[in-house]
Amino acid sequence: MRNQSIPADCRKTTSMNPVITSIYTADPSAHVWEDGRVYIYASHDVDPARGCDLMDRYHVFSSADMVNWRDEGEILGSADVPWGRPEGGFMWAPDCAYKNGTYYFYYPHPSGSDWNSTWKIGVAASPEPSRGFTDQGYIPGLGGFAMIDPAVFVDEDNRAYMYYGGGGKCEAGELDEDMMSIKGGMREMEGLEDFHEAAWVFKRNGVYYLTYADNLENNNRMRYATSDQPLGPWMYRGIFLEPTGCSTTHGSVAEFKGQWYLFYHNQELSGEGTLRSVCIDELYFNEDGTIRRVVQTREGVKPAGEAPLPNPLMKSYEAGDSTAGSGAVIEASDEGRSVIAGLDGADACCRFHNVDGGVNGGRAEARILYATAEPLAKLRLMVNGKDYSLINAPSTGGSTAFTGCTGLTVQLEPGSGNLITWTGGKGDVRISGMTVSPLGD
Ligand code: FUB
Repeated sequence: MRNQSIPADCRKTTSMNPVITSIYTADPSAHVWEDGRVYIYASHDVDPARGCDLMDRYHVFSSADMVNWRDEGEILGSADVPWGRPEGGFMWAPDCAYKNGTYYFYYPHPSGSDWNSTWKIGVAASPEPSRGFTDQGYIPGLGGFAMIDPAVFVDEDNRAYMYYGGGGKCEAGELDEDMMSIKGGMREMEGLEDFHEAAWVFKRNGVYYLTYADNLENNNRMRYATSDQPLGPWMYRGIFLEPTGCSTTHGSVAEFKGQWYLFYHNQELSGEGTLRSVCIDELYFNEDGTIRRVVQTREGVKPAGEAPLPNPLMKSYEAGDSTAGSGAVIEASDEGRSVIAGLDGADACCRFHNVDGGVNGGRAEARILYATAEPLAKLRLMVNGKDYSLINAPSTGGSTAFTGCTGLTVQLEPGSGNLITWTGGKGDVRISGMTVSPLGD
């Protein structure tokens, strides 16, 4: 291990869209919590694509400036759900709510093999927004055929409301103080036009907004309605997001540092409808409170406030610190530093042994610095034998342009015996180094 000699910080000056490219993410639910950061609770499309049934785990992402996003790691997988479908998968669009010191994570998941008729709304709880979630069971009485996509809105008076639905029906009701049961039952929301799924509620200037995906075939748009009551009746207001090019559309709206944003997904990175990526664009209101059509951009959004400081706990590992195998080699780059090359073979890999997990171990961002001329190269990330799935390495414009930065938050063991392996086989990618930044757990 050497001192910092590679530009490992990976900071961006504009978010770009998609904003999260390391893994495929969809169905973003965004919240600004008391620590001043904005969090995205997303579902995770698992690569290679085989439909939405493989979606088996959730990652959370957070940011202090809306541009630089930190993967907070996996918070829940289908294997952690004792009441869930035996075959796993189907961890679809989630949301998170905060009430009385606890974060409640809500997600749709089937309880049986006959997945579309056995949906339930599961709950996991934690004192922290991005880790430590434990299963709390599911909300009694909710679920059934096509009833998915929970969204929870906590009003200024601290009363909380659950919205969900699919297949043309949107229901809502007030959550009880325990955030695990519905007070007085659910009712169907009146006044929505062409509701499909993906309900989301926010409030602005005393007006409640319910946004949702419509039924336009293979190209859902986002529509919305408003009300002066959290449970309606609603007045339909129109379309505010045109098709994104993806067969599903799912979004959330949040205000951060005085600017409103729309969080949504598209398939720009993969070209495949079941390998989606989260995007962010600015959202504006007219004088009368109606929402202007959101302009989908490639550049994304500008920083809100100061860029975050580099993680002082970050450690850098150079290519020469690894061992390369199965066709991969360590060679000198044009600039005279070592790079790992030949990572395009089926089992070609590089192994970083002795990675320091600190005294306590825990979560750490593992990122590689890379160059590739491929439009979308991929590497498989393994940590101490655990498979973290394929990690995307989008093109840097050339095999000597080491401007790429990609990775994921992983769990490390205490001490310096951790093994991080990057395996190739999906396009030529060259690595100049790796950084590991403990999140201080
Ligand atoms: O991601 C799986 C499902 O696709 C979500 O639950 C729906 O909203 C749609 O985006």
